[in-house]
Amino acid sequence: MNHLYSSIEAKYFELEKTFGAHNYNPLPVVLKRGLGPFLWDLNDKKYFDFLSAYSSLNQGHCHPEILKVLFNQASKLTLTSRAFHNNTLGEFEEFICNLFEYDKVLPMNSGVEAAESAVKIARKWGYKKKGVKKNNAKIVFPKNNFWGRSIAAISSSTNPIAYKNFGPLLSGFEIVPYDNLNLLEAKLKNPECVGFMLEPIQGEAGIIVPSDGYLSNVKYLCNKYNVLFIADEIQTGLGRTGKILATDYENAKPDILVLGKALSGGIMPISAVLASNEIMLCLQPGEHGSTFGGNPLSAKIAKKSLEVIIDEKLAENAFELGELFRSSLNDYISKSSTVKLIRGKGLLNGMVINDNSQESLAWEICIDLMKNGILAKPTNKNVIRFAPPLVINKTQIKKAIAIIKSTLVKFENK
Ligand code: IF1
Repeated sequence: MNHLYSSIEAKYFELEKTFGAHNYNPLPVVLKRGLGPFLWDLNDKKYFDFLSAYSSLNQGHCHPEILKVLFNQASKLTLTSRAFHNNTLGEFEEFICNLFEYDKVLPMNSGVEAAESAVKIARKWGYKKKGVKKNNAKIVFPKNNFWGRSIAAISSSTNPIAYKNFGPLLSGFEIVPYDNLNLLEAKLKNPECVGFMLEPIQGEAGIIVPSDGYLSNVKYLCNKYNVLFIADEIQTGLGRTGKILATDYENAKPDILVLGKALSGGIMPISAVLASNEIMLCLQPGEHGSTFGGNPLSAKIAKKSLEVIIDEKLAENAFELGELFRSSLNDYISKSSTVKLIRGKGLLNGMVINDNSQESLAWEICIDLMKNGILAKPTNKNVIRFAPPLVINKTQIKKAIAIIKSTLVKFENK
């Protein structure tokens, strides 16, 4: 690396480069501690975390209540497998089903596992309940969807970087444009169509917010053609967008709800699929499972992570501070030549950089933000994602806004 880094940092860069797979391109910072909305690097330099591990840390780093539950449960029982019952899983299942008003929950670990589980469940429902002919079920996804890196997830991807050279891919997946109801309806009419899986705001695609009314119309059309509306709220859910679920903005309760990321409070991978009895009971013993899914430790942590979001009114805070964040930056952007616009809901925001300049401008801005004390990352080349932990307060976010503005000044007319 260069003179900016001490030899101890260089050591960590070098170790990861030498021994780790090269599947990421991280910002050159080595973190050692986190608390609430803040992170610290090896030199004790303090940063605002404006990524929140891709929205997994809505409750902030090292939330004291979640840590208490972690330490307490970890000293008693962590893993039993689902071959036996344990004394924490049922209470979590009851809590999450009541909270989101579903009959049943399927606990998994990573987001991609939960989303893939939803796909499996929708297919089985299609064969058992809708009467689709063997192996003919179709699931529809919008263009630029992102739900992980497994072979199933990349089989629905429209991004060549995600799927190229990883074939053969799965069949039975179909693509429609995002935020287009006419072309969606044409697909849903197909009697072999069993599900439409949707991110209520597209994350990886660059924080794409659909038109008002899109979600409720999707729900209406899915209902009309007896197709399951599957909402991937892994990133948008749990307060991030200013409501507990992004689908709460409209009359759009999903038939299958997929949660991940912040369900864990940032502690360990925890995900879940929620659905009615009619749908979930299509799964029979032996047909699906996971060694770690629903383990006693994750059950306790997930329940507490949800309680923190509700008790601390994190969705309300995200709503209020999100409005403040966008309106403050819009004042700046109206006079900016570098930034095109900012879009998002709650504290899930994307700042679009004018890309008629070099492709790496968003990256360069993120490097300067880092120097100035904010950690954020570009997504989709020219969009910078701003997604701080939802425990950030008004004073803190105002300070971060000031840093973002003063960082951008250097890039004007560049
Ligand atoms: C990476 C983005 C975020 C997701 C949605 C399922 C999953 C994800 C809507 C899978 C995962 C991640 C994974 C991470 C980057 C990231 C991401 F930049 F791609 F768009 F969060 F915003 N559904 N999203 O966003 O969840 O299996 O990873 O737990 O580097 O791949 P997972």
